[in-house]
Amino acid sequence: MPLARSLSVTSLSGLEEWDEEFDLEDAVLFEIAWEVANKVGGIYTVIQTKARLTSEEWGENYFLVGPYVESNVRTQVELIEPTNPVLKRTIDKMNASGCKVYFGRWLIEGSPYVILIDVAFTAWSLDTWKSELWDLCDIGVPWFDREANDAVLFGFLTVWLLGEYAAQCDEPPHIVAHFHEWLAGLGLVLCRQRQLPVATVFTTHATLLGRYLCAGNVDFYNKLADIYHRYCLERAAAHCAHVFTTVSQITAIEAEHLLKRKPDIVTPNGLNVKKFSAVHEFQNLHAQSKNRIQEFVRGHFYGHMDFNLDKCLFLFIAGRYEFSNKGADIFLEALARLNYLLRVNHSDVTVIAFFIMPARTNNFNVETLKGFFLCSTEDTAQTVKERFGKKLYESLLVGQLPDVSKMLDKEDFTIMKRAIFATQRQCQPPVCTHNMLEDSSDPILNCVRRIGLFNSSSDRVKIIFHPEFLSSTSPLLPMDYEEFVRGCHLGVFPSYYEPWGYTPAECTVMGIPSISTNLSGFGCFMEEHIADPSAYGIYILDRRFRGVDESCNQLTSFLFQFCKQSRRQRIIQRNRTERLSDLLDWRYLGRYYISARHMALAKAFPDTFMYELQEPTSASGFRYPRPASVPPSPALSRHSSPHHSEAEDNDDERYDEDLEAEKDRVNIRQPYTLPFKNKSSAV
Ligand code: G6P
Ligand code: 1S3
Repeated sequence: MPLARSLSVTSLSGLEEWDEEFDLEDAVLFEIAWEVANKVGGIYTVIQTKARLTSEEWGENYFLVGPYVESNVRTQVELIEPTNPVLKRTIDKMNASGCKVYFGRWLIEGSPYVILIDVAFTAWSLDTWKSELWDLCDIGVPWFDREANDAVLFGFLTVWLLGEYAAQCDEPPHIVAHFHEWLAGLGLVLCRQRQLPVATVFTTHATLLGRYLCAGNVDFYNKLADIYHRYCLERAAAHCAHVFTTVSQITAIEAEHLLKRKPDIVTPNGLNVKKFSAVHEFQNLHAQSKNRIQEFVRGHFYGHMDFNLDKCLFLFIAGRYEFSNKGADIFLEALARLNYLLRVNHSDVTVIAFFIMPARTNNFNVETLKGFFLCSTEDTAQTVKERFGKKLYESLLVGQLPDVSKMLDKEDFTIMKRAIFATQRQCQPPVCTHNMLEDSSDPILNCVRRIGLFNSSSDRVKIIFHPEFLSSTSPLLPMDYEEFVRGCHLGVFPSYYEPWGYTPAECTVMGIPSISTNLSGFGCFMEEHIADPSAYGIYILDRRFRGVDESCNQLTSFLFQFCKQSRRQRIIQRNRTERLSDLLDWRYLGRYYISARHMALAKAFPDTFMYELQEPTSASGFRYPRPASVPPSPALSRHSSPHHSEAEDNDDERYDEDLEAEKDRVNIRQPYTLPFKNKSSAV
């Protein structure tokens, strides 16, 4: 009988955490999700960013399994022959039996192997498999639910793949199969029902019921027919898994009540953090990207540039267009209140709030395009400057000082007058950059109409709704999302339903402060790991224990306080925000996925692997201290965000506090103990 091998995460310095006795060579990991090489939403980001780390850990024994979508394959995947002989036999056998299974490398960091299954090619089996599902589990999937039909096909095909792989192995294999979300969950249920030698993990990134119940004005009753069977698939996967995980504490509570299983472990979402050799490089990038946004704003507000761009703060919300789930509703309401506060306090700050949420449109509108073309005022100034320079040069060439009264001639004045007339505008700068297809029922536009924020010159808060995701090839705002975020001052994500929320995490690793909520996974995680989050530019709105109006007031107060910061304070705060990025790096957060897989192996193969859960201790959770410069008692300071007088405001970001803090940059990889103990000595 083989010696029991202990599975634990002991060394936390990197990812060589497998205990020495644990040999990965004969274990294989399949990670299965509908969003493998197929971008639909946030799960794609999880899998794509985590791939490098998981590939480093599992090497040639790591396979991602997803659906075959031709357009995605053309741009993201290089199809190759499988190098692993067992897998090759498996795929050949399936293809010989009427399936279409492809193998390749996903062209992302880590270049992981992908197995892509064409579910439509096997659609002829749908009815047989549905009735098998009914006989096995009493789950009936109606014919009209296309997504659920895909889930059935994908589930039966993945279990076919895993079963065939196990059958093709000479020795009993140790397979770990990690399934994400209900769309992939049926494969897990069938693995257990067929008693395959597979250690299973199921991760839910949101619960179906949670999402529907929180969505507010979604047509709940007419959606009921779509919900129940999907919920059954989700719940079955959660209960059948050896290990059940979810992405945050808040979704863990939801899962416990709605799926009736408490997650065994929370697996928070990480990112691949880019490190720059120069510590303050991200500050320079902020300034560069901000210039590009300013250029756009100049064009958009042409004829109404009656505010100082240098005193302009750029706020933004971005994501899927779920008006109330993502908190766009209370953001707009808070902006109206902020507008009032800035006006009555005679603030010289102007806030421009961007809404980047895709909706159905008919492309850019004429007013916006005019602004884009008329930013040629700068070109006019440039032309006149060049003509001026030429005349100056010619006069110096003949050894004379120029006659100033002749330096600008009639033609110069004509060019300039034409430019001035061109920028005259009778209407206000538009709120929306595009022609909306559902203009009269669009929730953002209707809310703007109600609160009256129409970009008039008396408004201190202006709104720009860009109902399309950003792209560097857009003629209007040619920036990709990352560049845009870097150029903004604050990301605002007051979500009501947000199992994790990548948007504020992305802001953090770029050193941009953000507002999230205690109903989002990210907000809860930061609250747990940071002693004074707002000092680090992580503002967490209370949407759990306060009413909507109170939350809205709190959001207004965060925004107003932010507007009162000087440039220097913002720079210091950005430095602090960026210092948190290690906490969100997969190099740190990947350990929870490792634990989940270890736990599953120990449950599925108890004779071979063991894993012992230790009681959590106070040392088990890491916590960032308050920044050194923040006074320990509130009596000593009103602000936990950096506080300096305006007189000290200047452009240099290399301040003593930051240099000091850099020295103390917390090494989160050292003093951390996972609540799992290495039991190898007991074996
Ligand atoms: C970065 C740059 C500074 C610039 C500052 C603007 O820190 O390195 O040169 O002055 O950004 O900050 P602000 O918050 O006003 O955009
Ligand atoms: C889900 O995607 P969503 O935007 O529908 O999964 C994401 C990845 O775990 C998560 O960040 C997000 O909160 C969930 O909602």
